Amino acid sequence: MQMTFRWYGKDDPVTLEKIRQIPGVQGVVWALHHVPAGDEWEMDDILEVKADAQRYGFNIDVVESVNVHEDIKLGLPSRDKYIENYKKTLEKLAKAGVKVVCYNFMPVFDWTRTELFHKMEDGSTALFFEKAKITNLDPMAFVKEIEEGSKGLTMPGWEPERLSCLKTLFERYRTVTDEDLWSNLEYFLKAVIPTCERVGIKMAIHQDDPSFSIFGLPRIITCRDSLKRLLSMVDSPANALTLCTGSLGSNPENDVVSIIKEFGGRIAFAHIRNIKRFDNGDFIETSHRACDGSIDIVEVVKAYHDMGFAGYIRPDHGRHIWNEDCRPGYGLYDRALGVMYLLGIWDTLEKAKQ
Ligand code: DNO
Repeated sequence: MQMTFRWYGKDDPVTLEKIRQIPGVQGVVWALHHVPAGDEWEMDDILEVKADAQRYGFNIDVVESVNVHEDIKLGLPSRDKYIENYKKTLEKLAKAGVKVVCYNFMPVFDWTRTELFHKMEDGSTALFFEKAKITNLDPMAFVKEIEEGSKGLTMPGWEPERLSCLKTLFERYRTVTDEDLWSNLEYFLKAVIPTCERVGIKMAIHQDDPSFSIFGLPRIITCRDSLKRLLSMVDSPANALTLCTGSLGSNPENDVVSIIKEFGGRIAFAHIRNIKRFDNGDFIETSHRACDGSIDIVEVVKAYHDMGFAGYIRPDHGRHIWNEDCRPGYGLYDRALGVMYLLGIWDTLEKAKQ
């Protein structure tokens, strides 16, 4: 396995200089965050990130994410133009040495939480999801709240260009069923996977986060059966997974460890983090430690170790500790602790094997 760490680019307060001091990190997980979904990435921009990363000894093998334009998810006639752009971006990324491209197929929203800085007992704060708050919300009232600039709900995964057209998007998705979304995903994969096979890139889909439908929007990449369907839809090693323990783990019906064991060979990129689930469907993101949350992270790492996992791993969201002023979930300290915890487990297993 190769340990990696997400880096948001030159504006990230978690600089490459700092990341370099975390033991064991070999690559940065990156993206051109300024490029709107659907646009083709420029080679010069890609090479600039590569040069920056290499100066600190990091590879840029994993991109998270090349976002999929909503027209592709909606299956609109304009999708072909965006798919062509996507393919051109993949070709350029491969030229620069990229091996894995993480993406998701969630309509409208990426990862969704109801509170970004929920106070924990020890004084730290963490990302929190209150199920009732989302369930009881009328999406249109919600759109209005956003338009009026309400700060009550903050959704960190939102791209600014999506915010400006929320209402239209909700209207467009009103008639889109799960099956429509599946067939739009299939269309997209059948178009891009041959390019991936040719240039040597793995498309690694991220599970929907949380792994259940929100706001009545279709969400399809949520459980073992959906992963099975996805992988057999285009049965190629280039059609792969970003296996996210926290996203899958948000749904108590998912047995994350057995899912990892079942699909191990098709996992290109592992997001490892813990969450604590509550009986009412709420969850909070805890430290990575197994006993702090509902997911047995020791068993997760063991599953990867046992299968001789050669892909990429990154610690996922961290809490905000030691008064760090940081991007929600993406501070330095708790994620660095996460790296050390994961490597501690891995090294112990390695030693036991010898
Ligand atoms: C959140 C991330 C997601 C992820 C995308 C992948 O922290 O895990 O935003 O990057 O869903 O496309």
